[in-house]
Amino acid sequence: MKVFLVYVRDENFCRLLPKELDRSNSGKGRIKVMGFPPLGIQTLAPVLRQHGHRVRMFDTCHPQMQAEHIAQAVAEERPDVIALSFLSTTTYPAVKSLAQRLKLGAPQIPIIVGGAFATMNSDRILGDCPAIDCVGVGEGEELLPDYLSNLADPGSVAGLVWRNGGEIVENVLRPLIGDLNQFPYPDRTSLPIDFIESLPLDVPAVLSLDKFCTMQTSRGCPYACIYCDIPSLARGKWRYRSSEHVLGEMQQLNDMGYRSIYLTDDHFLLNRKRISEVCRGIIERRLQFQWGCEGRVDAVAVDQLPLMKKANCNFLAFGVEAGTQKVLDRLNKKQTLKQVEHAVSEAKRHGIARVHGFFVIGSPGETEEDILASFRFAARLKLDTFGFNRLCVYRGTPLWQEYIDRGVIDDARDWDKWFKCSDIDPSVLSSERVNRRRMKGYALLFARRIFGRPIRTYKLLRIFGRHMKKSDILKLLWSPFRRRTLTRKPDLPARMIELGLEEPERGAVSTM
Ligand code: B12
Ligand code: SF4
Repeated sequence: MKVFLVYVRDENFCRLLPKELDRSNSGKGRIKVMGFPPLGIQTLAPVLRQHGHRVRMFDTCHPQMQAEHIAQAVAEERPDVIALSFLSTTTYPAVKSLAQRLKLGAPQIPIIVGGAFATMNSDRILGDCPAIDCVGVGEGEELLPDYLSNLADPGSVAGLVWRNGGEIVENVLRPLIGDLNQFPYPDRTSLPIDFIESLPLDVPAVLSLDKFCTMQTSRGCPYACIYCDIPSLARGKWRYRSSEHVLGEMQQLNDMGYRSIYLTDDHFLLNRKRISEVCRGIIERRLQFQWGCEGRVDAVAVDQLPLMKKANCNFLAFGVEAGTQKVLDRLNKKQTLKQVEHAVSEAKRHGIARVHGFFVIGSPGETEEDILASFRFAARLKLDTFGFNRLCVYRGTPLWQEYIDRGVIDDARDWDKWFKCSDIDPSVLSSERVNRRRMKGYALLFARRIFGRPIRTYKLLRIFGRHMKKSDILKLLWSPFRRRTLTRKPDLPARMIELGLEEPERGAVSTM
């Protein structure tokens, strides 16, 4: 069968590399994009080929792979199935409009969608968008080939949610894949796109022009932070590929010339023995690339940092989240400030070049003083970079359920939205106050950085300076203090819209 695998992007998270920064030639017809590769379809394509199917991949970050081009290719090549892949709530409107357009041009060709958001919202999506015929819930490696073999009998495909006439049918859930070592390595060559290691910011923040790709060595996370939907997506389990299988892929990437790899694992640092095996393998095989990953600060594998450094790990991102134990506990983070300090200082002590801290502000019960405490904490830590985002809530997280229970969100009417907690929750400071505190916090943090650690700050700016224009670096440094002009108004729950409220009724709840 012929299958179109289409990755639909959130255009806020990718950009073409500006011409003046494009110093090497990618080759004819190839483009360079600052962003992450579409690992989901890259993973599924070779699996489908192994089952004898012909696959064509599209990624909407390519200027020649926009809706009109995909529609034209559908008209010319008449695939048997169109599979749309996307990650988050923020991309659903684009997926819906693409599906509608493709369905209009080719009503007979089934459209199936999959990915994190689709998994959490399968029945709702089918109720909402008639152009989408079915949703594949969870991992696609076994589900998609099964679906292609049973187009005439969708009822037999575990994990499929489909439409039988007017009725939405949810088949039995497909068990999680037991053996993640059985699949071929992702196809990173068929798309005519080279991805550039960069930060998803307002300006082209290029980190390196080395050949860059992502890789996934494990799936899931056993924790249950209230704002995260990984535990429900991965059903609370952490599964992993063997170190030999991972090293085989790393060897392949090394031989293909990749010199920068980002592990998109939800929690890479979970198993000390496996990390040690992978790192020793990288060292013994003399693999050339630098790599980075994300993990928790309380990971048992913090003692593997010296080995990770030796194996060319140059970037580590920790979910720090807050600088007060009160807020960490409210987020059910199950970590202490002491553990944060220990992990960050160990990472720096052992020479990891860039250690990043993810923080959230505007959490339930957080006061202005708590926000400043987070910035003060960040200033004390030896972090190289940090991000302070406002806490958001997505369907499938414990916080979403709490908001349903508290009457803030109406699941039936709000399922396809995402919210900044400060816009909807009366126990959270108003967005304006959160933003004001953030500006003040950044000023404090920057001042401490520049005057307290001038050499390290200079070295970091030099990393950016290698590939960024001076004006862009200045813009980047200035961006936290700029008043943001929002491209669109944030979503509000149906109940607030009905009552004509632009702010939650904070009256009785104090956050100071
Ligand atoms: C890497 C990553 C990013 C990268 C982008 C990657 C890219 N390609 O562009 C960056 C950092 C830019 C990013 C940004 C954001 N992300 Co993000 N991201 C991830 C992360 C950590 C890994 C994704 C990945 O590489 N997975 C590996 C591949 C192999 O898996 P996959 O794509 O899911 O594909 C598998 C299945 O889903 C399925 N499948 C996929 N497609 C299809 C299609 C069909 C038809 C079928 C049957 C099956 C199928 O089969 C594949 C193999 O099993 C996930 C967490 C996670 N575990 O999913 C969060 C995650 C997807 N991100 C999330 C969010 C919220 C965002 C942001 C909105 C954050 C923000 N506010 O700024 C943005 C929006 C990004 C966007 N829509 O483009 C949430 C989504 C929650 C939600 N309900 O929306 C997640 C789940 C994280 C979380 N903790 O909650 N993200
Ligand atoms: S935020 Fe990180 S630690 Fe918490 S549940 Fe999600 S993946 Fe696990």
